[in-house]
Amino acid sequence: MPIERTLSIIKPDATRRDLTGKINTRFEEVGLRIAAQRRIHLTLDQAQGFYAVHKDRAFFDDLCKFMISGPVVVQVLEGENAIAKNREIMGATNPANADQGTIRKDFAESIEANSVHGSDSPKTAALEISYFFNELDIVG
Ligand code: IDP
Ligand code: MG
Repeated sequence: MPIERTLSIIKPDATRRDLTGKINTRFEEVGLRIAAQRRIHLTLDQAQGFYAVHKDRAFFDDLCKFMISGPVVVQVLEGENAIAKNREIMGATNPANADQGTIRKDFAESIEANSVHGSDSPKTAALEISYFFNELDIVG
């Protein structure tokens, strides 16, 4: 299995409830090392840029408003098969459809306020990591 890096974001609904530590434990328990991490408050421009792929979706404006409603924790996770492994432990976008024991099943408030983001492919991971981190910030 390849060692990969993926971009993770702990979203405002989770930072508001101080769930960063509990969520980070989920990553470390499955062998995803937190190789970089920063707590920031996104600007509207930054949120819109990050989610540009969704700019034509009906939920785009609300999603960007939600993402700037409080701090987020942006992080690089590193480990074997990190991209797919993170998506697996995150669970489905809508917590109502998420498997038992996943982060979204256990912590998400709604389909929008669903606690975590994770890159969905190697190409997206590289792009999303470079949106927030320099190579020198990442220590695996
Ligand atoms: P993902 O985060 O599971 O990859 P995406 O389809 O990429 O899901 O959507 C990005 C984010 O947009 C979701 O995590 C969620 O916060 C929000 N979102 C997606 N679909 C909806 C929706 O139907 N209503 C409201 N928000 C949504
Ligand atoms: Mg996505």
